[in-house]
Amino acid sequence: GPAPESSAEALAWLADRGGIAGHYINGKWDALRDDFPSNNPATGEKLAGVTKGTADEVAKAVAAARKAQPKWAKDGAARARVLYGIARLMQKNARLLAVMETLDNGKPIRESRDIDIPLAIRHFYHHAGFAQLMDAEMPDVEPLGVCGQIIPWNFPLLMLAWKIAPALAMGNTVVLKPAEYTSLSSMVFSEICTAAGVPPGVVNIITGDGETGAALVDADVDKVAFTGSTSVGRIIREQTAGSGKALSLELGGKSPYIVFEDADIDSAIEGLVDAIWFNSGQVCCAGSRLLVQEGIADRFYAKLRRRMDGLRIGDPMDKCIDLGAIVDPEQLAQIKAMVDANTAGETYQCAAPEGCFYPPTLITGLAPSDTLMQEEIFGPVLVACTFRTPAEAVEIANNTRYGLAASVWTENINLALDIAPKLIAGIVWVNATNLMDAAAGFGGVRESGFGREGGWEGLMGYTKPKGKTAKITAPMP
Ligand code: TXE
Repeated sequence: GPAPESSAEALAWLADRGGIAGHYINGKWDALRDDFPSNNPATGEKLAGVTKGTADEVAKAVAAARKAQPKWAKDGAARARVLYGIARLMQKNARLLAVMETLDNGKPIRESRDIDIPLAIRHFYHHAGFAQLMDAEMPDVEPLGVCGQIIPWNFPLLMLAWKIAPALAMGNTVVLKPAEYTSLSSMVFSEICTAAGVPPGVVNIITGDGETGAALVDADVDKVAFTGSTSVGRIIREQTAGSGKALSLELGGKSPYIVFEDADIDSAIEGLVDAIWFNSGQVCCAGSRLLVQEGIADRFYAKLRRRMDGLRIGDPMDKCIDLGAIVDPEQLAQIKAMVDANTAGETYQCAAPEGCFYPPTLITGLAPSDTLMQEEIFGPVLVACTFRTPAEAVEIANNTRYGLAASVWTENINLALDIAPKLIAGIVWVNATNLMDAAAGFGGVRESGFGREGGWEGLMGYTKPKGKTAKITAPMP
């Protein structure tokens, strides 16, 4: 059942700090103003006020990062010690972080406790190792300098970790802007940085909205790393064009989930629960487009509907809940509008509580070109069509402007190995979905963006080739 005592702990933590989330610049809280609220979407209650960062405040944070960078880049072992310290303190404060994330974002406590927070911690441990290897083992690369990082609201702390850990490991300093809906876990993270001995200026957090983000893109940074919507990604690409700033974009998706008739149906159904109802489908790599082979379609849909009936939706602080709240009424309205505008196919919808909740939804019988098969909904809505042959499955799967992930379900290994490389996507899972790890590169192609986070590629994305000169001292023969 619900655990009210743990939300009380997080609320007390916020109250102790004046109930305001604001900038962390040069190792200190800076400019704390109640410019806009951060609400608990499950209840509508205000959790804290948030400071909207101005261009001057962004410039101040970037200047602090610039000043701190040369010294931070000098000693990989010292960086490793600090990164391990961050990881250990995150672990120590895991409960507070998980509850804060769930209150602020609306995701089930089971997810923040078992997935978001542990993966974020793992990211720091993983990259701490590389920090100490850099000096001796990576003689050909050096840091980029100061990185401006902008993250979305669907995995606030995990996206923060994906951005900050590799950047710091490779000797960069950062200015990070969390999304306006979800600034609170980054506030806890700021305090962890101070306690872990992060030197002032190495990590700076600027809270705010899109205008604050645009100011960060324009600021004197050497790299912009962005995760968010494809439309904002396009603006940032234009804004940085010709600037010489490095850029990575991790954007939207409409990832296909392909089920062949010889698939293990029960596993494929459980995989779908993870693919589209994890975090209520507010996942960039969500398996949001189901492609089922014609011969099993009716049986598969029937089984899927029965499974949907068993999903529990409600209070995110309840440990037995499968789907929590949608992050914000604005996002909820967007999901509703998209589904309500659709007239094609057959819609099956479970019940949802009043408030900022959207029920698990399945829309079958769509054509590959239908709007809902093409547009990212970013909610718990699965859209489906059928296919006859493997070749047709590939054609439909690739009929998209996106290319983030894809998932293939079959018991035939030859079929899987034939199909997987034909799918145009940054990540292809076979008989699995949503698998990610700090050691594996994650990212997309086409309008899902470019650049990888995690793995060797992600690490190298925070470096540049080292310029080398040597003075010839031997006498000429
Ligand atoms: O994203 P935005 P929103 C998709 C999803 C969702 C839609 C809108 O379809 O419904 O985007 O979500 C900052 N310059 N995804 O509006 O606006 C903003 O403050 C610089 C997919 O929340 O892209 C926030 O920190 N920064 C996605 C971040 O960008 C700007 C995750 C993301 O916000 C800016 C989230 C600007 N001009 C949404 N405008 C994924 N791929 O995971 C906004 N921001």
